[in-house]
This record gives sequence, C-alpha cells and structure tokens, in this order.
Amino acid sequence: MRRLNSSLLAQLDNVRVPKYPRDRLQTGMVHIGVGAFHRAHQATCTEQVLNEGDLRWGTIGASLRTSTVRDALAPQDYLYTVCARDQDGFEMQIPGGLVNMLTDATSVIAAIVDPKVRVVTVTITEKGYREANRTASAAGILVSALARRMETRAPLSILSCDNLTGNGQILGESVLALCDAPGLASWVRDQVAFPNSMVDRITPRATAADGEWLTAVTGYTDASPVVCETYSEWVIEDDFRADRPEWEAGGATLVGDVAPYERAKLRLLNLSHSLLAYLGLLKGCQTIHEAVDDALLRAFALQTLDGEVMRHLEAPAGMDVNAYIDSVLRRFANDAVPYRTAQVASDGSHKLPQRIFPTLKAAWAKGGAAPCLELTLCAWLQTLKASAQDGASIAYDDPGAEPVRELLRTHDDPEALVQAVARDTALWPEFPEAALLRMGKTFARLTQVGIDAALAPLLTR
Ligand code: CS2
Repeated sequence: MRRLNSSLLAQLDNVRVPKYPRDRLQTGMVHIGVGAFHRAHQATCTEQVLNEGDLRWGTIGASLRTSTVRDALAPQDYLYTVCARDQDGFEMQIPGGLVNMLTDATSVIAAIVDPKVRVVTVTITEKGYREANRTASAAGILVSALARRMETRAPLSILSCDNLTGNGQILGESVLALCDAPGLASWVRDQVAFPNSMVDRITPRATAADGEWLTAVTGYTDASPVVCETYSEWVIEDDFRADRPEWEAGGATLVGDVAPYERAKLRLLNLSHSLLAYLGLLKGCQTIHEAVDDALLRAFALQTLDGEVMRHLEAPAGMDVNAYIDSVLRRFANDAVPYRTAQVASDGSHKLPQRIFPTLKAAWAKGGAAPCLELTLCAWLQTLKASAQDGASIAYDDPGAEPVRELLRTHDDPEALVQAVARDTALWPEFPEAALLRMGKTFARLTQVGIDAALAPLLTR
C-alpha cells in the first residue's frame, strides 16, 4: 500500500492538493500545537492563501509535548489529509503549507527569533493558558524567543486560536508577566501584537477506523489524517504588528472587536456541546450525535440556550441567534463526524468557566436563577462522581478536577459536597450562597432520581 508523500500528489484525483510548488515556499509562520484542530482549521485557511500564489506563508510546526504527530508526518513530507465529512458526502484536501516540525524548545525558540517569521499562531488548549512554567509553557517559550528577537527589532504578531474569551489578551498578559529582561516588557508592548480570534470547526480525534476509511477511498495510507466537519469559521481581530497572510482568501473575517463572536460561540456552541457531553454521558450516550438525537436532551439544550443563555448574551451585530442555534444543533447531529462525549467532557474544569460561568453570573447578578445551567454543572459533578467512584462506567480526562474527585470520595451528602466544592477548591469562585443552596438540592435530586427525571420538570414546552 502506498503511503502519502510528495511523490504521490500528482497521482491523486479525488483529493485537493497544493496548487503551488512546495519547494518555493518561504517560512513566514510558526505554529505552536500542531494537533488535529490546527490542521483542520488555520492550516486549511492558510492553504487558500498559498494556492492563490502568496508563497511567503509556509509554517514551521512546533509540538512540544509529544513527537507523535512529527513522527507520523515527517516520513510523509509533512503532508496529511483533511477529510471534511457531513451527511451529504465528503471532501478531501492535502494542505502543503507545513514545511517542518520541531519538538524541542531550543529549536522552536530559534525559529521564532528568525525575522522572516512574522506571525506565530497558537493552539495550546484551554489548560495551556494556565501554565506559567518559565521554560516549558507556551508563554515561557515565547518570552525566551522574544528576548532574543528584541535584538533583531523585528515586530511580531502572536495569534491565539483557542476557545477562550480574550484568548490573545490572556496570552499577552501571561507573556508580559514573564518578561523580566531589561526593556523587554516595553518592547513587547510596542512591537508584539496578541490579536484575539474566534475559531470554529468541529474536529474530533481521528480513529483507526477513519484511517481505514481514508485508505479505502483514496488507495493510500496516511499515518495522521484529520477528520472534521465541512463548516469552518475564523474571526480574527485586525491588530497585527507585521504583515500577515490574507486569510480573507480562505474565508476568515477580520474585525475590530472579536469579543461578541467569541462570547456567542463559547456560550451557545461550546456550552451546549459540554451540556450534551455531561448529560449524554449520564444517559450512556457515547457520542454527541446520539445525545442531540435524544428528544429530552435536545429539548433541554434548546431550552437552556433560548431561556437562559440568550437573554444575557450581547450577540454580534446582525447575528440571527435562533438560526445560529439551529445550525449548531444540526452540526452536532452530523454522524459522519462522530465526536465522543468523553472527548468533549474532558478538561471541563478548564472549559466550563468559559462556557457556563459568565451566563450563570449574569443571571445570579440580576437576582435570578438559571436552573438548566445549574443542573448542567450538577451533571458535571455527577459524571466526576461516577469516574471517581466507579471509573469503568464514565471515564474521561480532567486532571484539573482532581480536587473535586477527592471531595466526591469523602462526601456522601450531595448538598454538603456542593458547599465543599465552593469552599475547598478554587474552581467555583464567588458563587453566591443562594445559588449553592439551590445547586445542592439539584445535585441531591439528580443523585436520587437520575438525569431524565431531574431535567423533565425544567422543560416548559
Ligand atoms: C468542543 C470543541 O471538545 C470540545 O470541548 O466543544 O472542541 C468544539 O468542537 C470546537 O470548539 C468547535 O469549533
């Protein structure tokens, strides 16, 4: 069986391949965190820029945690297949913009110091923003690179592409907090931009079955294919210090203020994704499409969005929120791209503060309750309880939730548990007492009667 590499490109007819000579690419970007999402999203947008003839934007990829992707892609000349699938069919593309991959901090720093690089893009997941390790975190590596880059006086833009409100701003603040070399902080403030961006494309981890499917359809093997939906959206704050790829060619929107787009996406799409993941896990759903096909869960998700989230959301001008919600639920139902509930559930301790807390706090501040969102947080607790007490039935990764798991092992009383999470962990900052009392009762009920009976009384239609 042939394996994907440069020599294969000319022989493929059902896969879109680079329209430009890859050996003429110049390196203009470094990307930190070459996971599936980067390759499905930013890389395909950049590919359009390259296809239109601007060859200044080849990308050096950095994978600092593991060399798995590099080891898979190096023998393939850094080529990989992006398989976009939905109910109507599929389209496949091999982007060619990745020119090299580095896995050690020293080489990554050297790549970022090179003045030919004008843009660094970053996907380090929500938890990557909490690490301020001087040598190993993304912020630490950026600071080391910027300290040397300052000598070249070459400005730089560092574009964050993770699901966080104010992602660029947070990254900029983490970098500035570590800038202790003389003059560095003020140089960074003047010469380095940290634009925010809203990113959207559903991209679950590819499985062995996806690899086999790809081989059956194309006749070649790819050791690291990417599977995603056909939909893709990227809204970028137009605040760059140096030049940048004309991502508009690939469908990106450049705006003055990304915040309304980020808020809408996190509080509607990501929130309902998490909701379906936790409630779905409690009902035994393995995938998000199974969860959204469950009539009760779907009604509950809709009611949460319509009844609780929308009223506190300042949506982007001109956005039809109802149409957006419909399209989100349709995208979740896409069974051609199965997304495991356990994958969406993972790292909830880092994701939920972005997705649920702002709406909850807005509701509470007005003296109200948000019963569906409060139940969703209790469902999160219940999945952690199952994983803490009986790992076999519900298992997913969330090291940040370990303090909650610890409490769940020692507290039998649900109401006391809710109080303890608020008091003894840093996970629920400033939750008002009245809300905690309500959530204690909700969690107790959920524990006693199960998810269907707990959510049914909340459904008003
Ligand atoms: C998901 C996101 O895994 C998750 O937490 O909610 O990765 C989601 O698929 C993307 O944000 C969609 O753009």
